[in-house]
Amino acid sequence: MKLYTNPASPFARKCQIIAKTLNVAMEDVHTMPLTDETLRTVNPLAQIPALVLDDGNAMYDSRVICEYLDHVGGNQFFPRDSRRWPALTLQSLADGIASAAVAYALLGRETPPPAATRERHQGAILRGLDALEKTALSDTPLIGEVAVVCAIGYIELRQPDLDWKATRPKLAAWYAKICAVPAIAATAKPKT
Ligand SMILES: N[C@@H](CCC(=O)N[C@@H](CS)C(=O)NCC(=O)O)C(=O)O
Repeated sequence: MKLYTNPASPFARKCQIIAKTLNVAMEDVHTMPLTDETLRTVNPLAQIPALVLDDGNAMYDSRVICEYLDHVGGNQFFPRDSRRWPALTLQSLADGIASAAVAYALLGRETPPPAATRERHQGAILRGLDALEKTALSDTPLIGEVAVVCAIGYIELRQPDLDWKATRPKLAAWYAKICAVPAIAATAKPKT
């Protein structure tokens, strides 16, 4: 299997954490989604992550790929019992924060940056982090916690000056601890 990916992508990192944890063999194909013509033949939306199976069939987006990898690897991250809906809702919250953070970063490269739209995305990020502060997060990650780690990791990468920790001490303490989980540490992008 091949995963079209980029080291900065919070969505691709979700897939990598699950594959690494469950020892699912997957080759990374590093790409720049905005310019890669091949990616467009794999995923018409031209987004990463996209997974190409050994039979040539493709799968996207991160939610589908993560659940597929979990299925192949023996089912650990997507519970079938009553924990399922809170886990999927937490994934939606975290993915929404990551989407807003990606949009915020991309809009910052425009000249002039569209201030009102960026502010709307930043509002979603901050409110999302506030909601996470009030959420019980487990030290044994399910898909929701995996997505939260990836969203916060991306914010740390792209907005290193955002002091989100001071007013969210529970979330900050949880994040510091969860970053030591081997598959999470192994997929962290070093700050450059
Ligand atoms: N909902 C998608 C979001 C994927 C996404 O936004 N990927 C970004 C990179 S982090 C991308 O490929 N952007 C290029 C584009 O949208 O043209 C998922 O969960 O996989």
